[in-house]
Amino acid sequence: MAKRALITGITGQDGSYLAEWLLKQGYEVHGLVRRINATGGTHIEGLCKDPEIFNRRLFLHFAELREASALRRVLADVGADEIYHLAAQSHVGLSFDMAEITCEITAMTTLRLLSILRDLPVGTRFFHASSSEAFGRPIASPQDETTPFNPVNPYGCAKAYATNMARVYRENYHFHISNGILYNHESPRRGENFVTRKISRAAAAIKLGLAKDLVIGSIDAQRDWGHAEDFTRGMWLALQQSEPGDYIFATGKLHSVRDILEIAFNTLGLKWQDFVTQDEKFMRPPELGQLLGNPAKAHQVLNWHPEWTFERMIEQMVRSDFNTLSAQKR
Ligand code: G4F
Repeated sequence: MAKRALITGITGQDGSYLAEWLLKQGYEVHGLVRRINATGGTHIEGLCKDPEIFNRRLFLHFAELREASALRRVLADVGADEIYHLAAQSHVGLSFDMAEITCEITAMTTLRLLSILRDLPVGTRFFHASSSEAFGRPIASPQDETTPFNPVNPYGCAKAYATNMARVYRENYHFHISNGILYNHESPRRGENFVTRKISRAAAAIKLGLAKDLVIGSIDAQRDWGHAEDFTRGMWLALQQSEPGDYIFATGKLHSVRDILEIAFNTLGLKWQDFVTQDEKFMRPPELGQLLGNPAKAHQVLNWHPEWTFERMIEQMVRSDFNTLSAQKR
């Protein structure tokens, strides 16, 4: 019988790649969606339009993440072998303006799901998508699974809470719960307010004459950027192990916003210096310490190795935005 997986956040970047990956592995996939969220225009629209897949191998369930009774009902009905909890309010900048909602969705929903796990059949496996933002101003660099958390924004606090709660439930109830501590991961499906996509889209728009310039925050900011397709494969690998655990998913390489600008504008034969300016409103508080991951454990235990390079990923994003905007222009 096909394995059954349930994904929270299935319409997002990671959820959609994960759904595609699991379907390829022969799973029956279930996704939680909010009633107000129609699937049109989301990253699973294609899957939902495919009569061979939708309601045959992919099923959607409506549940509000803040409503424990609805979550409990769906989880009990689905009877998943594996639960992938990806849903979150994931924008760091916005988390300052939406601190309560961020904690409610990102921290408390994780706790709600973990509590429900106590009443599900023994053996249900659970993956929690944690974040490098839990390390905040890291006390060591690179960070590994043993580095203490030191969050510096509401989103990072919420992720630190959820990650620790997942550990508490794993240790106390001996559940198969794994945290993936995910560094930045991007793709053409990334939201437009994250810096990689903001740049890829702007470069394409400028090339097509649809925009004149790009205003961003710090061009010296650095991150460890990987590809979402690689990371979702890692999530699945984490749940295929006989023992649960925590894993850093990262490339182990730092790049700057300037590097993204260079590659993105070069891809289209442009010089970024001719179009890009900086504005305080996109600046974050000074980032002390480097968010750089050490993925050695994922390499060794999971045999997980990223297939995408940073350069190829940024080029892919630019070409995708260029194609989409060209089609819209015609
Ligand atoms: O693309 P970002 O907004 O991503 P950020 O804040 O690192 O968070 C992402 O990755 C985390 C780690 O995995 C996740 F937990 C989180 O959910 C999210 O997916 O910003 C990246 C860097 C920052 O240093 C930011 O200050 O780019 C810098 N930046 C410079 N100019 C900008 C801009 N970021 C944005 N969003 N917009 C700018 O104009």
